[in-house]
Amino acid sequence: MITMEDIIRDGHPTLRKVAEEVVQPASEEDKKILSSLLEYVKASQDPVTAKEKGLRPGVGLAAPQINISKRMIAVHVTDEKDQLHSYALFNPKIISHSVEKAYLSTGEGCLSVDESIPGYVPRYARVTVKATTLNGEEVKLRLKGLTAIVIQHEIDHLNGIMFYDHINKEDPFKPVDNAIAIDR
Ligand code: K1U
Ligand code: NI
Repeated sequence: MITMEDIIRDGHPTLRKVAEEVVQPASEEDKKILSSLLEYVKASQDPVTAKEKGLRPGVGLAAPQINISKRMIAVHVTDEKDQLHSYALFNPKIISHSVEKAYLSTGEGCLSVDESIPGYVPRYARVTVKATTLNGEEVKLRLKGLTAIVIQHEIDHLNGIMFYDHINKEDPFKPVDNAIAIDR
């Protein structure tokens, strides 16, 4: 099982690389890696397991964060309407997005960043993502709100982008034009 010791931290060169596409159908090894990303996120949200294994809670994880530069992500998040969105995806790609932006009013965190970096992280309010599941199924996901924010954070990891790259350096809490604030 993935633990915090497997998660690389800010400054590691892999976090700044563009990750490689995963050839489909995925190998058993790649499926195992993707399953383990989702396993981490689920386990990290269980207070007993998280304490026992020293896991920092997360709502998503991308393969580059465990030093594997391949396009795989996991998301496990409960949205504003209490709906669970649980995904393990190969080669996720944003195929369309809203003009409207959204940001978390509390800012974002990252399992690869040990300190808190304050500021608004502007993202698209709604995204449509195409990807392949663990079963080899091609899916098209229409996401909004918190789930859309989390999946954009994870896809950024596949492109070597960190959340703080999006924060306005001069004025981290500068109001974002045409954006909705999301409280969680
Ligand atoms: O990719 C990562 O580093 C995980 C990161 C994802 C993320 C956080 C905030 C906004 C978008 C994406 C985290 O999960 S940090 C921890 C966190 O935000 C959280 C953990 C448990 C419950 C609720 C939130
Ligand atoms: Ni992150």
